[in-house]
Amino acid sequence: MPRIRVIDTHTGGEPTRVVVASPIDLGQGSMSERRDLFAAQFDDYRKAIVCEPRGSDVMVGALLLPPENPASMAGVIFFNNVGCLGMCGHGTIGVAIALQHMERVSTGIHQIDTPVGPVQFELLGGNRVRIQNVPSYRYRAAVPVRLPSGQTLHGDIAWGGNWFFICQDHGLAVELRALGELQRVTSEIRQSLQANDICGEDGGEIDHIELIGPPNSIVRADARNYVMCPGAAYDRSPCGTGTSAKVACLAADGKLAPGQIHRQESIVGSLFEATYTLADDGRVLPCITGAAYVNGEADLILDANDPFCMGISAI
Ligand code: PYC
Repeated sequence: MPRIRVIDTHTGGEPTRVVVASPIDLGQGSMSERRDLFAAQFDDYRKAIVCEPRGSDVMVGALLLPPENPASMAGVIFFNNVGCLGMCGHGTIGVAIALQHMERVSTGIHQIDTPVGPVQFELLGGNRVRIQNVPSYRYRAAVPVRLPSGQTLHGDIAWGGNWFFICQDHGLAVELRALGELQRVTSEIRQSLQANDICGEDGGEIDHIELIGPPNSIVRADARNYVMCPGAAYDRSPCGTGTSAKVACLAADGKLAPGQIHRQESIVGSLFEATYTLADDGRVLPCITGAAYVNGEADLILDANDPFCMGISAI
């Protein structure tokens, strides 16, 4: 029976299942070509790895591959319960800790290739990892969206490795006790963006919705977020690509200087620290620091007699 070797980690409560050995062969093309091949020909593997009964809607997969660039030590394709992600910040921190667990990396700066560009990570000790994400930027500010419920909200459209709609005037408590309302409003925002053809600069779908609120304690954090991911699950971590997009907006508003720390808290209370440097083209290069832990190592077994061998999925 085919087997898939995985290392499970979590970053601030958000799981990453790192695929370290599998029958998936995507050849030697660019990372975006390999991502497209994975989506076209291996979608049943995606479901087998991250969907129920082996995974859950919250699980993010990270398929380790040979690098595209000679300077990189690996390539990675991130995916979830509904498809592939461009980049994944909590996932990159999880991959770094899994690589350390496998003794494939030690201290120093390492580069990995993703479908949206190379990213770097540095092991800081004590399970902490700093990543430098792809160049990030705000595309449009204060875009109005009218929700099916009649309410009009505003948000910034920003790139942090995925497209985000970042909204602050939602009026909701960014607290676990308000999960139902947070889920409803973020789903309505997403529907409204789709219905009105509001996209990222490259026409890319805005598939991450981020609601910002005040932190529980200003001693610990600068802001708190709720991030709805493409498959409608919410990110338990502060979302690395979402924090990158938020940092790009703060920089564009003149509210965060290069090198200044922004502490982003998730809805479950986990924390990322973010800073940025400026790239030549005016975009920001976000650095995100967080901690991940290995919490499992397993062989997934693909038993052809199992009616749910390739996962349970509506799409
Ligand atoms: O940390 O970038 C992130 C992320 C994206 C989706 C879930 N987590």
